[in-house]
Formats: sequence, structure tokens, C-alpha cells
Amino acid sequence: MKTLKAIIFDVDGTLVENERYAHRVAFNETFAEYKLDWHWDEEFYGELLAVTGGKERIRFYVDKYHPNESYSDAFIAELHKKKTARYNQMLVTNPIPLRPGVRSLIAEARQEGITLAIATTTSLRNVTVLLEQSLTPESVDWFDVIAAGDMVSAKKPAPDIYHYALKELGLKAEECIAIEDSYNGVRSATLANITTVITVNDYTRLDDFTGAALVVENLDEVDVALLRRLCVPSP
Ligand code: XBP
Ligand code: MG
Repeated sequence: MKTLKAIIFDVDGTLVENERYAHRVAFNETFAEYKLDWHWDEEFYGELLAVTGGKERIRFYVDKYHPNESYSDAFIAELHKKKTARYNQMLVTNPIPLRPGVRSLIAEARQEGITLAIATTTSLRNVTVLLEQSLTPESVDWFDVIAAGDMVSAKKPAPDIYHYALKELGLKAEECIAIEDSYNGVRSATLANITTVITVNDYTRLDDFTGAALVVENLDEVDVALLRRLCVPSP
């Protein structure tokens, strides 16, 4: 039965591989700008990805690794604002290619009349610039709902961002498929009862994907017919 009405995409790690060479670099450049003796190398950043959200990640880092220093939430928010500006600039000067299969899956879904949406931990501005630069300038309008960042207070792995996206879409969980790349992503989507497909990347390959309906390397292994088969109504 064709019950699939919407595909809800995660962004970071799912549409693009942007954590290692974009988000991480923007964090480090910002720390250097503020003369902070902090540097997140590639391996260490993989551990920090357990905490979603840039502000939350910085807070976790300072509390754990600099426990005798005191940083206000306002200072962390300021750092994160600078980091976001740097990251946005990177997206424009050096657009990040979409992961294999992303462009064709989005095109096929649009052709089939399937609604597109986004549920992400990163900010709305980061999503719109990324879509404009990496997909096409008008592609922001292809997504009926972009659920992002601080629109909810509890970030992934909490289900809140998916609950918010479903509410905005006016759809039931069983009418949607989520596409994610990480443990935090699959937890968030499945806690909202959404069938979830995982596309792994180098940071997430060894994550626990319990609850995922399908785990693939890249989305070029996935088409709309396959998603329709996975999207079966619960009895
Ligand atoms: C992505 C994140 C984000 C990015 C950084 O998680 O955790 O925090 O690393 O973005 P997901 P911001 O893909 O599960 O949504 O600095 O804008 O938060
Ligand atoms: Mg992700």
C-alpha cells in the first residue's frame, strides 16, 4: 500500500559530509579568534558529536575538559554565533558536494508528489545556505517544513524536533520516513515512531542503529519504491 506521504531528511552527515571539514574547522577557527587554547582534532570531534547542537557541544566540552574555568551561557552563545558566521561563509566560498544519491532521491520524490521536510539540530540559516549552495538556489522552497535548531528546546536524541516537524506537516508518523546518519538521529526519529533509514558516514559507521528499518552506505542504494515498501502502516 502506498502510504508514504513525506520524507524528512536530517542535514549534517546525511545530505553532506560536513562535520569534519566544515563544522569542526569553524569551531576551531572561532576558538583561535578568541585566543582560546582549545582545539578539536578530527578524532576527538568524533567523540564530541555524541552531543548534538553546537552550543550544547561547547558547554559539554568546557564543563568536562576545563572544569576549573567558568564560561557564561552568553559567552558560549557569542562563540557559537561567530562559529555559525564562519561556517556560513565556508558554505558559500567552498560549497560542499551532496552525498551520493541525495540529489536523485530528492528529484524522484518531487516527481512522485512526495512532500519533503527537514529535521535537524543545526540552525535554519545553516540549512537554507547549505541547500542554496549545494542543491540549487531555489531548493529551500522544495521543503514544506524545515524544523531546525532551537525551534525545540530538547535536541536529538530527543524526539522533539520530529514531533515538531510532524505537527507542522500535519502528518502522522506512519506516513513519513526519516533519513538519518547517526545514533542520535535514529533515536530521535524512532522515538517519534517514524520509520528510519540510515546512511552511514565515517563518523557514524560504528554507531548503534537499533530500530532503523534499513542501513545503507549511501542513498544511491535507495529509491522511492524502496521507501514505500518500508513505510507500511502499523497493524
Ligand atoms: C548535527 C549537530 C550539529 C552540528 C553543528 O546533528 O549536532 O550540532 O554538528 O551545528 P544532527 P550547530 O545531524 O543529528 O542534526 O553548530 O549549528 O549546532
Ligand atoms: Mg546527522
